[in-house]
Amino acid sequence: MPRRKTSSAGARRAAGPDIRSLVVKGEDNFFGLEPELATFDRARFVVMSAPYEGTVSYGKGTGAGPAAIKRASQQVELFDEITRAEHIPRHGVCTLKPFDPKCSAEKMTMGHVYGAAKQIVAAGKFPILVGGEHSVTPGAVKACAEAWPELSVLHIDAHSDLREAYHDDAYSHASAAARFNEWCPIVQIGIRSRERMETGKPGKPVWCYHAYDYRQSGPWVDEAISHLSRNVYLTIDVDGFDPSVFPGTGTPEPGGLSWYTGLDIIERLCRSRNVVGFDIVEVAPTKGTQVSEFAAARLMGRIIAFISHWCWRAEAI
Ligand SMILES: [Mn+2]
Repeated sequence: MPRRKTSSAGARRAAGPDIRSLVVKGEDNFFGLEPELATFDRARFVVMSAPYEGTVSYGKGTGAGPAAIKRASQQVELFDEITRAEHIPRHGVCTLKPFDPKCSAEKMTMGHVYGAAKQIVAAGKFPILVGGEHSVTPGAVKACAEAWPELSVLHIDAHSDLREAYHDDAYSHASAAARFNEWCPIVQIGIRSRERMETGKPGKPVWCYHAYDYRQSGPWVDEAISHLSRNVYLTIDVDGFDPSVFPGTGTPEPGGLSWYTGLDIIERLCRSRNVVGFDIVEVAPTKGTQVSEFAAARLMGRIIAFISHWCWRAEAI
């Protein structure tokens, strides 16, 4: 397995409070685990909640996403029938208190998220980030890029998010991919809304697989994954999936990935690459239905299972 670069000095320099002061005690945690399975020392996965929606341009409500996903996750069965194991209690999942959303997008991602992710990675644990809008992602990618050599990003989204700035904000949700493209090459899947074709920053190419051209699972998935380096950060804007899967999202676009095409892509990623962090963003809970937050909680559980089963297979646990 590839090893992390040692980074304890970087972790000490990172902004923000000691991560142990942010840990949720008791059972109101992701997946409703018994508290002893959710301590920072015991857990291999650590979930950050960034209920931020300061730069949204259309539908509101993603600020309520993390709490709704956490609540839904407490109803998710912990046995994963694809990998045939209960990875969540086996490895443990630690829940952090939500970051305070009353700040700029830059402060949220490069302050709160980066500071916590840096400490999670330095402790040898796996960072999971739940949004909020997509502007929360860059800080988590940066923390991983500083710890893992040759990191690339698999970006599932309806929108390319590659504007240099939007409404004069370089940390807008519409600029999320432009920010992490500063550190990483990107493979984009599901895209069906963009300003123009972008090829990426120098030495950091962007490969885009539009939803229209790739409507079903097939050889294109392996081709897309072949562009990714050994270590990968996975960022999922739920609008990359079809609105029939995630109807509750800020800027829905028709014609996205089906549930099983999306899962197949993520399974193939985990079978062939070392996934070192992931996020699920842009869930906007809708009054009267729990479809979107439950789908997000289920997706989080599946990805935890895939990472545990395939990415960590070679490791002694
Ligand atoms: Mn999007």
